[in-house]
Amino acid sequence: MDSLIQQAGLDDILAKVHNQERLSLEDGKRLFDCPDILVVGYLANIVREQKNGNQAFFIYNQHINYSNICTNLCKFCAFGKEKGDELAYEMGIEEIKDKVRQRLDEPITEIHMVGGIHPDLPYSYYLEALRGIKEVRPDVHIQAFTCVEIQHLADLSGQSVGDTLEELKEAGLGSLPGGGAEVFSPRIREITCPDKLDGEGWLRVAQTAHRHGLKTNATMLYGHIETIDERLEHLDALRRAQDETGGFLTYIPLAFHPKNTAMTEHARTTGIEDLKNIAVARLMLDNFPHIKAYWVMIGPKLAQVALSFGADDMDGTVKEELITRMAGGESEQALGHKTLIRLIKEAGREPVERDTLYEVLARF
Ligand code: V47
Repeated sequence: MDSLIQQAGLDDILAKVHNQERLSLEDGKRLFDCPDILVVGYLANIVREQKNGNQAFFIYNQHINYSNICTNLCKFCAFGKEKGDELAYEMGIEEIKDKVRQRLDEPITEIHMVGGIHPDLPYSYYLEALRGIKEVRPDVHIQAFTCVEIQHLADLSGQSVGDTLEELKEAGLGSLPGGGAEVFSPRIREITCPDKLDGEGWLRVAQTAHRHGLKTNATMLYGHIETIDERLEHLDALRRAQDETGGFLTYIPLAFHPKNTAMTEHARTTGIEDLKNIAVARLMLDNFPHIKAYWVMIGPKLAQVALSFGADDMDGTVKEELITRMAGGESEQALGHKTLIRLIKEAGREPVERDTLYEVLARF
């Protein structure tokens, strides 16, 4: 491999990786430009093993998308619908509680709950949703509301983001998922999601959450109109934010699914592109403990391969995730515990069931 790395002209990056030195944006560009995915993957795998050894994490989780009604209507999204649209829906608090009740016999440790930016659900709805889930399943960790939703809730409540987070925490919020980050570039946001909280706003909410003791995740939606430079600027902004507040747990690159969106002219991402986004992220985000290969978006088979290209986490059992499905995602709706363990074992990794905060629950 060393000679392949030399041939690719990346031996200085290999040295930096061994010495755990920070890579520059220029290094990142060379990695994205490198045509040999095995070289990039090999480098990413060194960092992956420095940070997480042979472990590959998964979680027993349940997704609840409480409503798809959204005022942002981002061009890349097939999930969000205008109020009154025939596909629009919103769950009542009892319906959310029923969803949780229906799966009480499964050893779920996390509920992942996100939705659109709803025009008229009151602030109390969100507090009641959290309290309702906790009533039915008191021990579950609720990872809910993207930074975009949190800003919306703060606006609704008339309080600061910090005070709103404190109130949500009190009602049962455990951490924030990584959605809504898209690509921070103002150029891309102007074209694809002009009405959404901007990149600076997203980072500000995430860092406020960290300062209030809440861990958060981060994502980037790639594979549409973004340039390599814009991807790297996004990663750099996350890396700088993490240097300051340190509360990011996991980075999840999200592969764009064009079906049913206002951007159907784009082709689906390829396997190489998916692996490269995982690998380069692992190399650039030296201060992020984990990189997730979200099987719902890239398929379980490629997520399995990604465990050798920088990823150390496969997400979890999921079930009923609508954001990818509405945009043409073809992965199965849920993966069983046994399937996840088999995928990880066959990748030569040690399956580790974790909770949301990466406490180890079981090794297989
Ligand atoms: O914010 C929307 C993205 C996100 C599409 O934190 C799309 O562990 C692809 O953030 N094609 C929601 N992506 C999902 C998300 C997530 C998923 C799993 C785990 C975690 C975590 C976070 O999905 C949205 C948006 O960025 N998205 N439309 C689409 N057509």
